Amino acid sequence: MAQVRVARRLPEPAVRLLERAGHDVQVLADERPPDRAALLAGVAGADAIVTLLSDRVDGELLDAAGPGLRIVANYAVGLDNVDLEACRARGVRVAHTPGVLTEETADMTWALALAVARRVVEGHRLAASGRWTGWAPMQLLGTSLHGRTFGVVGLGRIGRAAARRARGFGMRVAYAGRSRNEEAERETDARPLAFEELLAEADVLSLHCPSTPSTRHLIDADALARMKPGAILVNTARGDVVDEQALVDALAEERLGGAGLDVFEREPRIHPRLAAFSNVVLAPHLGSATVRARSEMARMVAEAVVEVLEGREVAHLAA
Ligand code: 8YV
Repeated sequence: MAQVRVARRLPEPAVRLLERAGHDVQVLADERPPDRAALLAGVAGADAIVTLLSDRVDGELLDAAGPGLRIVANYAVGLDNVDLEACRARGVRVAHTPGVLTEETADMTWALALAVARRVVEGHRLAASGRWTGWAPMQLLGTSLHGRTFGVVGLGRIGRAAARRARGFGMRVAYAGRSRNEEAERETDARPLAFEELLAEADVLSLHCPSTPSTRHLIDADALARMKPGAILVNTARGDVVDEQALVDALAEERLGGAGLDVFEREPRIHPRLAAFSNVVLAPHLGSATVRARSEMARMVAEAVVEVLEGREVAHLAA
C-alpha cells in the first residue's frame, strides 16, 4: 500500500480515486495550508505528495519525504512553487493540471476587465447602498471596449482563450511573448508585437505568462509608464509579474484607467492601498474557482499519482 500525502483538503474525486486505487491517503490540512513544520513532518515516508501553490516544493521537502518519493502532483497549472531541478535531481516526477482551468481563467480575465471598464463594483456599491437617487446621464461612465486593443502578454493556452473572448467583444488582439504562436494568431487575428509596442498599444493589457525569474516584475515602473494613458491592466497570472508598489504609484498618479487583479505579490497579503482605488477590482485568486475546474484538477492530480505509482505513462509531467 503506497503512502500518499495530500497537503490540503481538495474537492473530490481526489481522495476517492486515490483510495480506490488502494493507497493509504492522509490529508495534512483542512482550509488553511499546513505550516512548514507540519508539512515536512507530514510527508515523511511518502511515495507521492499532492501539493498546492501555497506549498514550497524544494530539496528540503523532497528530503523530508525520503528516498521512496516518486511523484509530486501540483494542484495547479503554475509550477512556480516547485523546484523542478531539485525534483529531477532526485528522480521525482512532477505532474500539474494544464488544460482543465483554461476557459475558467479566461472567463475570470474578462470578469475583471469588464468590471473595471464598466465600473460594476462601484455600481454594485451604489445600488446596494440605498443612496441611489436614480438614473443620471453622467453617472458612473465607464470605458467602451469594442474596437479597442486587447493586449496579451503570453499567448499560451489561457492567453489564447482570453484573446478568443476579446474577438467576441469586438476588440482587436495584439500580443507579445517568448515565441510566436502562429496557430493562435490565425484563430484570434492576434498581431505579434515587441513587448514595448504592446505596452504602448493595448487598451486592456492582460497578463498570461508564468512566473519565472525573467517575468518577475515584468510590469515595473518603466513598463507602467509606457502603457497607454487610461489603459486597464488585468492580472490573472501570478502576482510577482507586477511590481505591486509601482502599480500603486501609477494608479495614484491616475495614469492608468484601472486594474483588475486576481493574483498578488505576497498572497494572501495585498498592498493596502490597492483596495482604496475606486478603479481597481480585486479578487482573491479565483481564476480556476469553479466546481467543474476544481474537480477536474482534483481528478488530474489523483490520476497522475496513481499512474506513476503503477509505473504507467502520465500525460502531464513537467519533470
Ligand atoms: C489554482 C492557479 O487555483 O492553477 C494555477 O496555477 O493559479 C489556480 O488556478 C491554484 O494554483 C491552486 O493551487
